[in-house]
Amino acid sequence: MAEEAILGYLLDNEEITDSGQFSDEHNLNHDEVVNVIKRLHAFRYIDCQNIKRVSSVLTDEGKKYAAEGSPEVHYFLAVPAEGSISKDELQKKLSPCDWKSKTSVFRIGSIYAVINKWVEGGKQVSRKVQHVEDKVKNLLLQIQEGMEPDEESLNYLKTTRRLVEEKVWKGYSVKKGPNYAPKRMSFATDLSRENLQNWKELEFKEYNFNAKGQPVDAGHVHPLLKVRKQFKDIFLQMGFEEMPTNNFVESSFWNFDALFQPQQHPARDSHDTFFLKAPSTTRELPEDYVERVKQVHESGGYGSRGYNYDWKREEANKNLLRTHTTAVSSRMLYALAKKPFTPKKYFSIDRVFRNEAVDRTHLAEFHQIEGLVCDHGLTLGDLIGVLQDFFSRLGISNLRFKPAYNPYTEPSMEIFSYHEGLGKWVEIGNSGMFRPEMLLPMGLPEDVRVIAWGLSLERPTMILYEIDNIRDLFGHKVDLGLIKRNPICRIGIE
Ligand code: FB9
Repeated sequence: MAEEAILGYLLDNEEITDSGQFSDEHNLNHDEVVNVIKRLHAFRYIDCQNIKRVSSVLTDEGKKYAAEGSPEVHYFLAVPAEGSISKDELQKKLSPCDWKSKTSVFRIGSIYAVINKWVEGGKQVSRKVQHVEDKVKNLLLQIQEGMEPDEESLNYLKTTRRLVEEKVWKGYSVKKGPNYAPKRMSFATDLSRENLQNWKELEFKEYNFNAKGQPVDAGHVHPLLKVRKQFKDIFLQMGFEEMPTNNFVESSFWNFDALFQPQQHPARDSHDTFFLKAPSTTRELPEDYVERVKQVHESGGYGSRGYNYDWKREEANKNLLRTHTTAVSSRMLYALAKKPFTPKKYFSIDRVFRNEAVDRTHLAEFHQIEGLVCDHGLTLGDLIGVLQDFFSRLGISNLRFKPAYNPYTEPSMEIFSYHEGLGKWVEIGNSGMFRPEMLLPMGLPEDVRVIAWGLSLERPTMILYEIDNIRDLFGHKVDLGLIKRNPICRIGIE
């Protein structure tokens, strides 16, 4: 309909100057004409220019005053020609019910009748002039009839009285295009069975190789999992084996006691650790090994004087949500001790839980990354060497080490690296050599040493993906957009 009208019109006319006028003249709906113009332009049958017209239209309040007169005139007329009338009476007369509303005749009227110096303000109101003209109403009616009043009046009605607003009308001027034809040939857009019959006569649409294909909606990998994969690959490249971490629930024994962490250690109370109500206690522990752990806690041995306190089995039996994946390391090292010794390199990356105050970088759970090397005669130098190798594969070099303390490692070191982007030294992990009080009760050979280190998965992910608040990365508040639009993880990739 509109297409024929436009192409037909251009057969004898140079240009359609105004698509709006053209629509009216051809009783066409302008929106439909605009769609056809866009389509014909896409096929270059026509060339078109945007044209825009700004006109003033009355707001609903403006329409009310154009119809009923301006509130200030109603206010003036409500004031007796002689004498005065109280504000309250005026209010009852003009806006008995809506006098509170911002647009009540009484409220607006009183403001502008005073501004126009038509009446005295104050408690008692009296006229200051005999006659007034409702300029506002007349201006509004003019605009309604399509006439534009003078700039100043228009501005007053737009900005001061907000009775008039601008309406922008968009249209097109149209000319013949390079592919103009009075009738648009339908381009065949695919080689369907029908088209095969008469393909020789058919015009096939150009292939638009720049056309954006249908966005293929697919699953998206969470940034944490992308960084986890990078860390996993680095561990595997370094010959490490992954430890089984598929048990969030652990006994206090493997999470603390086996690591020579004393039962009165602050981390072992419910302020820091989530203990389980059910099942509240572990079912089974290796009795002979438990006895040796009890010994080393109470009275030492293996060259240690121990902690000298009454070690309680029931405390060790308590089930909790593991506070670190080092609980898995203790199980794996004990299992290793049960067999003829072979050197091992283990790693784990999985969730740990700490009953800590939640803030920008801490939630009650995070993913811990842990690595350990278990072999004869390992030294602190070996630990530093492995750390330099590990972090260099993450693109992190010139490490600095700060002495630290962990109940289960001695010596212990916090690991720092200088982060150009942040322009400061960042703590990127913790490390140490597992204490003999942990390893020897397991039954590991005398000269076997275990070097280990740990860090979080969330911190590097937040830094890599410039996420300021951990709640935007992990948890129910995560905006799925982030998951859909996050770039590949470039950690360790030059
Ligand atoms: O991840 C941490 N920091 C970090 C790591 C990488 C990183 O990469 C950037 C791209 C460059 C940036 C930052 N930290 C450990 C250091 C701090 O964030 C620290 O404030 C918070 N720590 C967590 C524990 O919070 C209570 C991070 C978490 C952590 C700490 C220690 C261990 C594991 C995780 C450990 C251990 C350990 C020690 C000895 C033997 C075995 C395990």
